[in-house]
Order: sequence, then C-alpha cells, then structure tokens
Amino acid sequence: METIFSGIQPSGTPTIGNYIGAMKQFIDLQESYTSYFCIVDEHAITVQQEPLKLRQQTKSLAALYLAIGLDPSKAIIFIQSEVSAHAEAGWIVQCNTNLGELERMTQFKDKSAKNNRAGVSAGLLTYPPLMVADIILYQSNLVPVGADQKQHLELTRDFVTRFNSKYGNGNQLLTMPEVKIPESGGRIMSLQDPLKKMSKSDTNKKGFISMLDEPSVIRKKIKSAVTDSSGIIEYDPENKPGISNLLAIYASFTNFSIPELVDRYKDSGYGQFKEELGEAIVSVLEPIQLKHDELINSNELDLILDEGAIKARNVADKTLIKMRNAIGLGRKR
Ligand code: AQP
Repeated sequence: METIFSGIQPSGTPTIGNYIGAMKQFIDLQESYTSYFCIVDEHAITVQQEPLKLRQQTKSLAALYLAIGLDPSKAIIFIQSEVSAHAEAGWIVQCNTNLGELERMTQFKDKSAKNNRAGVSAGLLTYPPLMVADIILYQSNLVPVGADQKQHLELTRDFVTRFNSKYGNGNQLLTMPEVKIPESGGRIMSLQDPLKKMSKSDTNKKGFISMLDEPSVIRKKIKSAVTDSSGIIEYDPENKPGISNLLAIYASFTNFSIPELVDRYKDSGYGQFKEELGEAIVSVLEPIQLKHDELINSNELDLILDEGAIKARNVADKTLIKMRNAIGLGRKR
C-alpha cells in the first residue's frame, strides 16, 4: 500500500479553506493509503504563539481530524512535536538546502513582509525544510495539500533527488512524493478580499469561516462576503473573484458542480444564493462541531494521540537512522 502524509498547523482553528483544500481530501484517501495525518505544531511556532492557546488549538485540531471522519483504526493521527525525528531530520534537510532556495519561497516572502525584519523568526525561513522532513520520514508517495503548498512540494522533490543522488550509492534512500491538489477549491479566497487567500490567522475575522464558527456567525459572514454589483451568478475568477470564490465553496460543501450551481441560480440574486450557501455550510459543519465538542476533553482523544505518536515514531526513526548513516553522522547502526 502506498503512503500519504499531510499536516495542518494549529495556528488557529482551521478555516473552511483548510477543510476544502486539505482535510476533506483525507477522508477518502485513508481508505486506500497508509495514512499519516499530523498536527504540525512545530510549524505553528514559526510565528509567535501564546503557549496555552497553542496547546488548546493542538487538541482542538486533533478532535477536528476525528470529527470530520478520520478513523484511527485506518489512519495514524499524531502531534509533530511528539515525534522528535521531525526536528532532527529537519536539521539534516536544512544543511542540504541552499539559502537561495528558501528565500525564494513565496510563503516566506508573504509572511515576512507582514512583519518588520526584527520580528521575523529564523524558523519562518527554515520551515520548508521541516516540512520536507515531515514528508520524507514516512517515505510518502502522495501529499494532499492546498495550492499554496505546491512550491514546498517542489522543494521536497528537489531535495529527494539531491539526497538520493549524493548519498544513495545508486539506492533510492528516500521516496519521491507527488503532490495532490483538489481540482476545485485548491485556493479558497478571503470573503472580504477575494484576491487574497483565506487564512486562519487573518486579523480580519470576517475574511474567513472557521470550522468552529457558530451557525449564526457562518450565515452572517457569508451574507457580508464581498461580491460585485452585477448581481449575475457566473464563474469567472478573473473578473468576478468574489462570486466565483463563493461558487467554489458551495460546490465543495455539496454534490453540485460549479456549472450546475450556475444553472440553478441563473434566475436568482446574490441574496438567495448566499442564504442557501450559508445553510449548506452549516449543515456540514454543525455535526462536525458537535463531535468535536464531545471529543475535545476526552480520554479517548489522548489515547489516540499517544498511539499515533508511537506508530509514527517507529517509522520515522527508521528513516532517520537511514539518513544519519548515509551522511556519516554518529556511529553506524
Ligand atoms: N485558502 C485555502 N484554500 C485551500 N487550501 C488551503 N490551505 C490553507 N489555506 C487554504 C491548505 O490547508 C492545509 C493546512 O495549511 P497550514 O495550516 O499548514 O498552513 P497555511 O497553508 O499557511 O494555512 P493558513 O490557514 O493560511 O494558516 P496561517 O494563517 O497560520 O498561515 C495546507 O494543505 C494548505 O495548502
């Protein structure tokens, strides 16, 4: 069976962008892959986090993984910082990655541009190598992510090529991963600025719907989503980014395709469209929220995470030993 790996940062509650771009894909994939779903808390600390809040968000994200339908008897669910191989392999990757490659990463450029230079951690620059480590430690074949992670996956593939050819002596030490981005919904945009990606750490909370927003808040945020003055529902991301974004969200939360939705609402205005979209989102998220609330403080959740960490360590440590041996660290084991 092939392997998949993916992770979400507990840098806030996941948005419907994280859900559509990444989490929703996990549910079907766990049936046909050996699956590792990680809560990447070490990535979250590349920007300042409040310790208690970070810990609470980490547990909440784990509960959400289960609430959307991930099954611990099929998938391995764990917290990154509880598997120390990630940080160690991340260092090896850093030392085999050029500074220029990291400075070119658009996420680094975007996030560092938001802060003054003194406020930017070195970790923000070196976080892609940690992501490379996350993926290679499980010899992953496939990485389901949103479109914003494509560049980091290219970095991973370049690293695997370089590492195997430099240290492999003709052997494929590390598996070459493929990226999997959803055809529609790979980049959900802010509800307030449809030219900007929806992000859980956006300071304008009206720009995103969090997976734990109350139904009344969800309805209100959709109602106040920025569209345009034409009143015509059509899919044209370039000229009508607001309504096109809402169509992509609608299609992802229902079984309708975008053309079917355009046809369905051809004689309606934005008001009715938005009202029914709000209901569609609520009907998916409400049961997830109830399940999340049952799990968040349960012993069951801790046991699942304990077991996930043990299983993940077993696999990750093997790859790490392979890497150490290949590059000459320590004594040969
Ligand atoms: N707007 C989005 N549309 C589709 N997919 C998205 N993803 C993120 N935003 C969107 C995908 O969600 C997964 C987890 O992302 P992450 O938490 O690791 O980090 P991120 O990409 O930086 O997400 P955010 O929400 O923007 O977090 P912050 O605000 O903390 O930086 C990834 O697969 C990502 O592609």
